Amino acid sequence: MKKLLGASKLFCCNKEFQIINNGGVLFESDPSNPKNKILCFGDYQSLLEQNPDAKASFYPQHILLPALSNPHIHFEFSNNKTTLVYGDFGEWLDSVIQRREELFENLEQSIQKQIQLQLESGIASVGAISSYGFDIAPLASSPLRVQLFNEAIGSNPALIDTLYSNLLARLQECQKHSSKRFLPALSIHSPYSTHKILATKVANLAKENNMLLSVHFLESNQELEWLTQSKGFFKEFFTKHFGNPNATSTLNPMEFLELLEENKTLFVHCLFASKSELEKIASMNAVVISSPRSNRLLNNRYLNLEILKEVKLPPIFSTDGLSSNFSLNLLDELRHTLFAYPHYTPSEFAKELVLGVTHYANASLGFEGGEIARGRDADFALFECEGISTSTQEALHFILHCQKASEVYINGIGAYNGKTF
Ligand code: MCF
Ligand code: FE
Repeated sequence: MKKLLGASKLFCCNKEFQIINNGGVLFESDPSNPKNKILCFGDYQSLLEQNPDAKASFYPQHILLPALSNPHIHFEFSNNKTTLVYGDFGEWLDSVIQRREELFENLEQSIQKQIQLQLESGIASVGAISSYGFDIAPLASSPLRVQLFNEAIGSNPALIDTLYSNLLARLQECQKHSSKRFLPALSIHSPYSTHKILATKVANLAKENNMLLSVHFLESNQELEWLTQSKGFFKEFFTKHFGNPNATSTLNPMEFLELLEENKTLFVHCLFASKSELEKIASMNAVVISSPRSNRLLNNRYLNLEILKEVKLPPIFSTDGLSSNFSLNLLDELRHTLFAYPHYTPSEFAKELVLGVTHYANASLGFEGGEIARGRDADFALFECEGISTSTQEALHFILHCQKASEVYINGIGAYNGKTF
């Protein structure tokens, strides 16, 4: 079956940020086809006349755009509200070590709530960091497209074999659910928390299986100091929590990047990365993901987007988890980000923000949506926005006013309808 959707404003989310007034998209909508695609797009009325057999709906005073992608999120921390300490990365990490067990009670329902919130905010695909495997089943049975990043972590060389076996067990569990929509992937938590030998094994495993890799990288000043000088907060951290006063860093920042040279990697945070490290990331065809509210809450700063621009890396945005945020609504994240960079012109910056959760975020997850173009995945979100038909600052008005999607389509099929909630 073919469907035609139209709205007052169609955001194509190509690099030029083309917008079509009274635009429409014609797409396949066959429930038995795992790859329903966009067939064509353009003026709604013309498409309607050319395709009288398509099931058509037009949404006045709405924005139609490719569904959003949230490429870095920790569903397993969905129970945190007031348990973890914000304001200083070291204090936050101490609180995670001391209190994380408390966060896993009745987790399933909190994960389901956050999955619903993703759909409600117009998201079709997520990059979920899975530290324990608690999120595998709920995500596999959700309508979302998922890259499930099974996380490896551990700096004690004596435990590497055990930790690696545990990772393989979670990966196997994940592979049982593997489909076009649910893709098992890997994560090295970070270079400060993961021993070089374990990190190397995981990087090789990802390469062999052609899987994406996600890593937290240079998130804090404490991490930078540890990786470059093996001193500071982490010296005490490894003594205090792991009884190891002789720990040293096993990788400096550049060595960590070199280890991942042949991987397809999402580098998350990079708050303390230098220009040469970002240049290296760009040269590896890798991407940088920023979670601005998480960065504000744990490290009191935002990523310098100017340096990112200089090395030609497009900004990509995500919410991170409720471990370091107060809401996993990606539109809320964009609203806050708009205000976090007051030196950028609002209407122009808004376009970059939208591309950072559609075009570039989707590509970072290796899915084929994120843009309205022939042959792309039929993943769309529709948002009501009163007065949008006469707006000349559409991206800005979208970010300022749109809270909840009225419809979300994933793989050409309705996955969320605002009226039912
Ligand atoms: O992204 C934030 C902050 N940076 C690092 N890790 C996490 C974040 N939210 C949750 N985490 C998890 C991480 O995946 O917390 C643990 C890891 O399992 C921290 S290290 C014990
Ligand atoms: Fe994170």
